[in-house]
Amino acid sequence: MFHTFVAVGAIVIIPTGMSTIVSHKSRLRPGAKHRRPIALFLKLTLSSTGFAAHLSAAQAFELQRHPAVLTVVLDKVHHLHTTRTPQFMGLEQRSGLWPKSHYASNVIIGVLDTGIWPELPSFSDEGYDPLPVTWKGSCEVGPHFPATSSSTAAGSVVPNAGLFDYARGEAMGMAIKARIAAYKICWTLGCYDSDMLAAIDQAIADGVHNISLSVGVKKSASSYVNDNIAIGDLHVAQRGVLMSCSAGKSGPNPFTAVNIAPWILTVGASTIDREFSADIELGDGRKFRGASLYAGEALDDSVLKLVNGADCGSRFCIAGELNSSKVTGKMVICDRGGASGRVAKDEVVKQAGGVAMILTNTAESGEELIADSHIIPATLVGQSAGDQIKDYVSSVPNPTATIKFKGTVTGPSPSAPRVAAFSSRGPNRVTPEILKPDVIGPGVNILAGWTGAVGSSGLKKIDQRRVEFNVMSGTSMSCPHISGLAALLRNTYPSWCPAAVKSALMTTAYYLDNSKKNFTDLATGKQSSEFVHGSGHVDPNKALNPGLVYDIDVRDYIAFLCSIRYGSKDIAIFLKDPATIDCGANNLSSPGNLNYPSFSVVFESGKTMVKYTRVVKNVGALINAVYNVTVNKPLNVDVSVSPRKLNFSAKKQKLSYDIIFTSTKTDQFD
Ligand SMILES: *[C@@H]1O[C@H](CO)[C@@H](O)[C@H](O)[C@H]1NC(C)=O
Ligand SMILES: *[C@@H]1O[C@H](CO)[C@@H](O)[C@H](O)[C@H]1NC(C)=O
Ligand SMILES: *[C@@H]1O[C@H](CO)[C@@H](O)[C@H](O)[C@H]1NC(C)=O
Ligand SMILES: *[C@@H]1O[C@H](CO)[C@@H](O)[C@H](O)[C@H]1NC(C)=O
Ligand SMILES: *[C@@H]1O[C@H](CO)[C@@H](O)[C@H](O)[C@H]1NC(C)=O
Ligand SMILES: CC(=O)N[C@H]1CO[C@H](CO)[C@@H](O)[C@@H]1O
Repeated sequence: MFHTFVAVGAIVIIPTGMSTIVSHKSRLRPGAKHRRPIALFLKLTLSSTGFAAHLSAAQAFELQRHPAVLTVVLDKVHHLHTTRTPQFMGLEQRSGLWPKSHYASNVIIGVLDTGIWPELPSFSDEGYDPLPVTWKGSCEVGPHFPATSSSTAAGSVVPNAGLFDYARGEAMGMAIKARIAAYKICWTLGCYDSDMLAAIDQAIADGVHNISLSVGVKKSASSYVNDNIAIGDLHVAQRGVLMSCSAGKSGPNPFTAVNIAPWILTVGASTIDREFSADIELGDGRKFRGASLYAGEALDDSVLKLVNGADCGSRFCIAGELNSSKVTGKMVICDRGGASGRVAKDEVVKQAGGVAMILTNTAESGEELIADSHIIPATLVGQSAGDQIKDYVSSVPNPTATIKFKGTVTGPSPSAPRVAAFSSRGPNRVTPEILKPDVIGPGVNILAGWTGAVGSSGLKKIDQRRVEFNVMSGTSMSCPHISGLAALLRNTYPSWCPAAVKSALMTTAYYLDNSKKNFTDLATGKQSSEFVHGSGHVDPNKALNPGLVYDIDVRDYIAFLCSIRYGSKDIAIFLKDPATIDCGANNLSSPGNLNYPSFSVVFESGKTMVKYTRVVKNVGALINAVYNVTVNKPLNVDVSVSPRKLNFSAKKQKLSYDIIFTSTKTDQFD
């Protein structure tokens, strides 16, 4: 069996006799048979010094043992995990981040995804200045390129954009004058590490300034050394580019967040103050809130007989399992999940003779409402509404229902933002001392550019509709928003390093919703926590003036890797210039002592006190600025900060403070 491996090394020497193909920009698919017994000397000078090769396990093992090779990692496959959002985030043309950053007109955002759809009106270059001189890239056309699109990070204003009649308004990206350089890293089989690393290399060589990566592994690697995204991203950071990555959509269980290395900005997904309402009315007059983007013929006032898929052979409405003599002409209740897609169930119900569907959340997704472009009249309701509707069906002789499609509804109710149930959560699996995710951003029901190659439901065969915009959910939607904001910030403050941009986005994030309450976690309907929303929801205009930033440079990251006992060979994998590793001289007393803009504290057994030191830099407009400390004490922990006051007297001055966390829990089992 041959697999593709990614090898990283300063100079990689492949011994003669090994059947190997080395490809840097174009990787080989598994199954390709190339045998070229050669000796190869390779030095790549871009973001990572490495290559992808097609090797047997024995060859990979042999290569790993070679002294010039730092590591050989299996090429992992990853899976793919806007109109109102600028207003919701407070971006406007008169003041704030947009005009201050000149709409990021010289920024080039690299989007590593399934590719983009350049014919979209969002990507028209009308009204742009000539390309920045820093751009060195060119266009490449691949097989069936482009496959799908993403216009959330950048994208110019398109008047009256929308999907069918939903979400009409001016559609714009976060950094509207920024340019997108698209690198296709995802193919039919998924997204390969080797393609991603090659794309990062190429993006840097092309002069791309800000990179958005919306692909995530399903499960986090157990160590940063085995995590090609973490490796690639630290290379990117060493070239001044901030990588923002999605936390993943494997929530709501703890420890599910991916892309959790401290140099990555890890983004979770939340709702905005817009819903696509499609409410259920039962025969007994009760009403339940639902969400749908169905755009076909409405049900009007026609009341349909209602059955539960669970009583008709298939709770999840799986193909071939619904008994058509029980569902024909009826509205069918189907549970979300069961390894079948939300819109795929439309087709199953339709094939079995059903005419409409109520999709019901289970505990896994709780009260989170995702609007899909359904192909039959259908709506999604939360778990609690679903339970009540099922009770109704089993308790009356002739249950009936209808769906009222209300279109786009914006406003204060329900409160926003709320954290999506699917958004992956901390604590951090690799280093629990680093709080993850870092921030949340709009990721539910976002209007974004969409491919003309498949219909808006994403289902190739059955959906013949073709649209230019689509409404999508997932952290791959929230991530480009944040990348766009990072681009705007960098355009405003070109001297800020990636960690400063990240710090500004984190320390100015807000943590109360638009009804002034703590965020709701849609998985539970209860209050969310820092392991769910990190520092909070990004606030672009506030990020413009953070006052203080927590700076981190590559030396600090090396010290961090030393503190988690990585050897110099392991650490070299992450570095542009591997000659600088001295863990004896450059180490942290704990990984939590990295100068991170947030805290996550681990009380190891027997210890009740943890002390960290942080250094903050004055980037505010005031030279003489005095900062006082305020502590919102968490449960069971005392927090003391010293000094209680930081008195700055110069621009870019750095001052430090100590912070001590003391566990006040008396019984460790309570
Ligand atoms: C389908 O339902 C009918 C009653 O409506 C029943 O007679 C038949 O046995 C069911 N078929 C299966 C395969 O369960
Ligand atoms: C928000 O939650 C914190 C605890 O996490 C609590 O102290 C605070 O009172 C809450 N605020 C509101 C407005 O409910
Ligand atoms: C660095 O510090 C950590 C403790 O934080 C320790 O475990 C490790 O051995 C140190 N490394 C070196 C090379 O001193
Ligand atoms: C900060 O503390 C000083 C006293 O040390 C006080 O004079 C000042 O008003 C405080 N500032 C704020 C914003 O609370
Ligand atoms: C800050 O420092 C300056 C000069 O060192 C001093 O004059 C001023 O009183 C200090 N402010 C506070 C609030 O301590
Ligand atoms: C990390 C980062 O933000 N990188 C770049 C984003 O774009 C601006 C464009 O001016 C660059 O200056 C930054 O280096």
